[in-house]
Amino acid sequence: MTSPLEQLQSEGFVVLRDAAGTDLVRRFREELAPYFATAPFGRNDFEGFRSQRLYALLSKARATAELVAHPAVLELVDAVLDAPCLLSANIAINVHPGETAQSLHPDDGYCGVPRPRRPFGVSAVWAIDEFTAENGATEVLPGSHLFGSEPIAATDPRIRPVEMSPGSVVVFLGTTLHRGGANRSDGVRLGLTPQYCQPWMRQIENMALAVPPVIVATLPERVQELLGYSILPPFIGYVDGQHPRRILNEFSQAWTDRHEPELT
Ligand SMILES: O=C(O)CCC(=O)C(=O)O
Repeated sequence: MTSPLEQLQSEGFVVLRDAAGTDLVRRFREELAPYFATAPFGRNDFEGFRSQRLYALLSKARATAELVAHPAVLELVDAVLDAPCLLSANIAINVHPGETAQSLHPDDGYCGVPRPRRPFGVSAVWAIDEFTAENGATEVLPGSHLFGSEPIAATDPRIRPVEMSPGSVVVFLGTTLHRGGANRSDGVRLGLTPQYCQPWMRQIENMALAVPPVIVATLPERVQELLGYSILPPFIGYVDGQHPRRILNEFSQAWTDRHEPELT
């Protein structure tokens, strides 16, 4: 039988079914609901004029950390990327009825290095709602991680929807062509896409500002590392010549000392 890693490497993507339990999926949805209640639609065709996108999620919903650092997903990410890899982007996407399909794209295309090449990222899309061909399930082009930069028609018959139940996740290489599908249903489609990158690359979202140190200090160590509180040997990522975790601990202690009197 083919392992998930073998499938990821040969097809460019793999689906891990029911990787998250219903409780985690429910908590994630409930924590983000107040933000979605007022979130605007996207500002361009890529964000989607009929889609809502939420960023800086680790500052908004605690449950995000559990999905971002899900062991089965990280096992695949760690097998592909150098250590310690980074969380490049992390977006909740609520695709509304009437949304059109995104343009087909690879998530690590911004590196500017010509294809074919090894992936500089690994992405996941978690189904929070049921993902169907009608409601805008993520669509992938199997095998496209090996393609050069030849143009691909939006109607290419090899493109296929990844239908998944809530709590399932599709993991794909940064080089794999994919897109959010068109929503032809009458309901919304909520997904979460954490995107991981090589530790020597710039993250898409500026995580140092997206997640304030007082929140980072409360997150699991692996999530802190993913945000950039780590060292790529020999010394990439230092702060004032020290490991960023040391600075983080000092910062959070200073914050507690300053605010404890107000909180007690
Ligand atoms: O929403 C999806 O299914 C995929 C979104 C995506 O690929 C992206 O925004 O980069």
